[in-house]
Amino acid sequence: METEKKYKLSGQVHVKAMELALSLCEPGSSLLEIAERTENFIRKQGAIPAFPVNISINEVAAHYSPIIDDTSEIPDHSIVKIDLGVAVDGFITDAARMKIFDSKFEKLKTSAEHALFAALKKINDKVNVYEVGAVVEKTIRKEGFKPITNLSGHSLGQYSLHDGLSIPNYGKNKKLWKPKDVFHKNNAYAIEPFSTTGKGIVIDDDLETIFIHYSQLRNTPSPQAREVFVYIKKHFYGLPFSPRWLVEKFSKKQIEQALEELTEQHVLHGYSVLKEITNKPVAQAEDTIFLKENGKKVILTRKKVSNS
Ligand SMILES: [Co+2]
Repeated sequence: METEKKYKLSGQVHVKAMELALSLCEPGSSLLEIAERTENFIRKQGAIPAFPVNISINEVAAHYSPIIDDTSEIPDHSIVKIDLGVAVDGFITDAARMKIFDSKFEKLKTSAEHALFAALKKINDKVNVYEVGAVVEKTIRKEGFKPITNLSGHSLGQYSLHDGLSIPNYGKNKKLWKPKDVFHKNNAYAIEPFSTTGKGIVIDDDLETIFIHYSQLRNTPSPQAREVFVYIKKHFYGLPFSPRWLVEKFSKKQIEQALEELTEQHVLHGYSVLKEITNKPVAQAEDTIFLKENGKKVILTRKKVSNS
């Protein structure tokens, strides 16, 4: 199967998985249940989760995925971002949607959505990433909010979630553009504007809920950590994973000790939960777009696969 077909298949699974996740997301529902049911649904479709389902609430912008035995629930009056990824033979689609449980978030929500639509419209194989970033920034500011400047969209590759090109959520003087920062045909890109009522910067929280296999073993790990490492290497294809995905095979204690040891040795990398610096609410909208050989684009993660 050619690349484009695999991407489209990945997108179709994504659309259905997102529908399921959103239908499960209501105040009082368990984050763990939303994540696990959605991830299992993706697996049942013959695909794999490209990363653990992210459920980021209010001032949390990204990278919160339920932990082992997570007891947290969707709070009342919240804004919730569900960000999920699907991989078919390594071809990844990545998209996020929001649910708001208070009308006070309506304008914030739509500002991120409007910025996403404007960015998708702007993309072609001639524009610089900062031209797209400028459109994102302008749209969000015009609606009275701030873009989060230290989060960005990204190119996608086979089994590669961040494949080298970043698509910023702000513009930059043309003189500072680099000629290499452009979009390419036959490539997929995740575009993800974030907007906030806060300062527009995210910082690392202490908590890490998502990990990735980062480099080969250097020092000799303990036999228990090695066992976990071998499993990770074999099953997660170098994509981000959740410690939850190890509980079938290992005890919670062994998982926690292995993660600690292997992150210490920089064999694994843990992603920090990202919070808005002033603890203000954050909105996010994201789609994956494919630039075809003929220059046309396909939004892979929308129900009606639109060609333009
Ligand atoms: Co995403």
